[in-house]
Amino acid sequence: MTTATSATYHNLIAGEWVPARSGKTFTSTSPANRDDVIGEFAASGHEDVDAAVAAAKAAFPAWSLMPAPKRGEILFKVARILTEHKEELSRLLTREMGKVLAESRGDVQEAIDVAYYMAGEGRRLFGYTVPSEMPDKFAMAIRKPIGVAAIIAPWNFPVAIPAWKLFPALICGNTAVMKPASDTPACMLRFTELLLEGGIPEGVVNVVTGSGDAVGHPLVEHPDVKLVSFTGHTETGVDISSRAAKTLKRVSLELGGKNPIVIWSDADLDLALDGVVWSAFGTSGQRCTAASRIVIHRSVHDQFVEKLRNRVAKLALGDGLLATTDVGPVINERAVERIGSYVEIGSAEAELVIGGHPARDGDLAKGSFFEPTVFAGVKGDARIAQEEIFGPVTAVIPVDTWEEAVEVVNSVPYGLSTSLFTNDVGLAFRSIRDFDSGQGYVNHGTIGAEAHLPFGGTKATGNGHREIGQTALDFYTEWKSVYIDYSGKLQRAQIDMEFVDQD
Ligand code: UN1
Repeated sequence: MTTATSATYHNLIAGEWVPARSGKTFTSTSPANRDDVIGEFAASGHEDVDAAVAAAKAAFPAWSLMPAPKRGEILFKVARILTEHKEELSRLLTREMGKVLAESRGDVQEAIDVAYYMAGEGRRLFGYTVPSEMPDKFAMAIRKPIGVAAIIAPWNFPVAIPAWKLFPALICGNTAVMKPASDTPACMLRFTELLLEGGIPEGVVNVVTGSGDAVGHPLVEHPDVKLVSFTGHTETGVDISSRAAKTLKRVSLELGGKNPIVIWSDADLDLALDGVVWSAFGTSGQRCTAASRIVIHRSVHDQFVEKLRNRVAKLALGDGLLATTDVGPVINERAVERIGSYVEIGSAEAELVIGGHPARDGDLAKGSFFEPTVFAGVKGDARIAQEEIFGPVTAVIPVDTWEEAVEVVNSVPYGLSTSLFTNDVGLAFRSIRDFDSGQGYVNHGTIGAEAHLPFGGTKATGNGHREIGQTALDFYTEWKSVYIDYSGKLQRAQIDMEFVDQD
């Protein structure tokens, strides 16, 4: 048994809370205050993974045969229970991951939204019927569940992202083994405990905590796992993809971003400023969709940078549970170091406008904080304009022409989210056509995807799949084309051409 307040958490395997077979544990602490210990968690290994996959496999026949509308009813109940526990789960999320409470509520709300949306899919899961080319023959394409899905989740959306992988998997009739990021195991375990309250049967959802090497690798390589959904670093995604290839698994990868907000000369600069501050420094810049590049028409560059400097100077760093905090910590000390090394690189490439240091004064001393940081006059090919930093750092890049803006936008290895601020409807449509990305925004920042639209990106952001929305069903189901011939005779497709004029 695990609860949000107990200090020892276990794996969930076949409906039981069990420690790692080895008895080993690891600790999760709050990034806002490392003395705040969230709990001890199972440092699992191969045997725990085997047990969890066996449980998910054993639960698959009954779950996949349950009528999808009934699975949907369970997800409706799950959505209600998550709603009732939204505040409690959001507070745990802020404590363990660091984002400010308002954003944690958004994270949990996104899980609720996906639960309702996918519950409704239980009465759709549309396939299609088409006319057959033969008389007295019926043709249709239907969706079938696949089997055990491995869900490997990141720490930056520790409730929303597991939910948006899990709920489509479940509504389609699959079962799952989930592995949380080692920085946020409590969030996933508490979330899962609420799923059980909703009536998800034993073994349908299992959770194994532990490291990527000890849990992730055996999970991805397990012959009984048929699907892998992963969100995280690009290099890890490539590694997962090659490990999973040996058993021909279907793999959905959601990887890095280097997302630009383009601000044109005619834009409402104050609106753009709101969009930039929210997209660059929300979640301390730790979103795949964070705006880490601001591509701006040179005529408004200096004016905008001044506005940005003034606004950023007012952002209050602190514990995300405090109402006075605008920007919470980053995930851990390794992140502080990585961000610091990028600031060093950036300082040699461009002008540091504000920020640039770890923040360790007063109450911040026990946490992992980094000042919101802005670079200006950055060149499109600078390292800070090309590489994902995953922290509160943004690079303002001046351009002279629309063609140059498009070139800079598309010059990075990633293609997750792009945005344009303009009042020119023609440019707005050009941006949607020409910016190479999976999400495109106009007069809004790069973050804020909604649960019922496809989510994902182009190039090194992924491998072509999309999460959430109706599109997610395509990843979690196998198509089966079905032909029912009621003519009572052999009708050979492409050969018996009775209805085709052959002259
Ligand atoms: C992520 O950026 O890691 O669009 C996920 C958003 C959120 C999800 C982001 N709904 O910002």
